[in-house]
Amino acid sequence: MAQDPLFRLPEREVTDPRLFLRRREFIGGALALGAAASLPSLARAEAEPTRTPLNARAGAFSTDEPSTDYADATTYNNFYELGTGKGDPVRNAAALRTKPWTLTIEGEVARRGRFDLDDILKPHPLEERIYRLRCVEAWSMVIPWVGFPLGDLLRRFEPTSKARYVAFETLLDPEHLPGQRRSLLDWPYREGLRIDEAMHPLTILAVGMYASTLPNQNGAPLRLVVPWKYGFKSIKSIVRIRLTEQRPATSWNLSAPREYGFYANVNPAVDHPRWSQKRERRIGEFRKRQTLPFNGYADAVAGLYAGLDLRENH
Ligand SMILES: Nc1nc2c(c(=O)[nH]1)N[C@H]1C(S)=C(S)[C@@H](COP(=O)(O)O)O[C@H]1N2
Ligand SMILES: [Mo]
Repeated sequence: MAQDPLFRLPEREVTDPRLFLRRREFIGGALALGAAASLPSLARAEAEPTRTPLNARAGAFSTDEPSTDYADATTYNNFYELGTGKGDPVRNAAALRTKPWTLTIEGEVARRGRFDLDDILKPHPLEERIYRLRCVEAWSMVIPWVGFPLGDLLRRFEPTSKARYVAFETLLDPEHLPGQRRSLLDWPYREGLRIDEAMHPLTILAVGMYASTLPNQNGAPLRLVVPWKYGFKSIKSIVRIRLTEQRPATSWNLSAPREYGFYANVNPAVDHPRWSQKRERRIGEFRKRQTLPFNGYADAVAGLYAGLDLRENH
């Protein structure tokens, strides 16, 4: 069987609610006892100092579903650079250094260069967008993101007529990032979008969540959020954006092409080769929910894929 580091014990993670229950009891118990040495609370304390309040106006497209608890959204993560366990990213969060941070914008744009992140962000007013995030592992969350449309940023750098795709890369820093000292993926983590997906008003770059800066484990200081695609498309801690004529390689597609395609649209009609995508467990709930086509954003985005076979282009 092909080795697939993202999904160790996927069936159990996906189907066994007791795993989740135990964790909730553990966190609850630890807080009740004030046990400072317990893993999640210690990790949270370490992550706290990096959290700065952000002002943002209410943006478009927000769901009115209740947001996931902050504690869950920041302690149950996928960020392989910081470890493969869901609790590893918060524990190893301090390994990611986010200041200073530079973003390289290159390829098919009139204005290329390497920029300080603060300068890149300055012209963009922040919005809060409450979006669903659904992982291919069949869990989901509702997150109040703080960010701005990716398209607004790309337009400032003037894409050329050859710009058909947008490629993204995460920081490569094996000296500090423990996951990058193992060949879990072909580092750096890479993702890509078609230019029309990147320019779509639902697609945002997030610099924060829950009205404050992003915790490191959630992809500080800058991450992509594409709410109608599986979570793995939402690449964290971005250092490079390249506009390209050719479709870029993406990390999960390179690692397991049969399981992860380029598009990765949330699609309950197409099962992952090893498990169903029909339902999902919303973190904080027990009864499973039906997964919606395009994660509930079909009205806004289904038109992007008219004429495309979504089974073949999964
Ligand atoms: N650089 C990087 N980005 C990443 C990942 C990763 O391992 N490395 N994991 C992805 C996956 S599989 C998911 S589900 C989401 C999880 O986001 P969250 O931890 O903020 O919920 O981040 C995505 N972005
Ligand atoms: Mo994921």
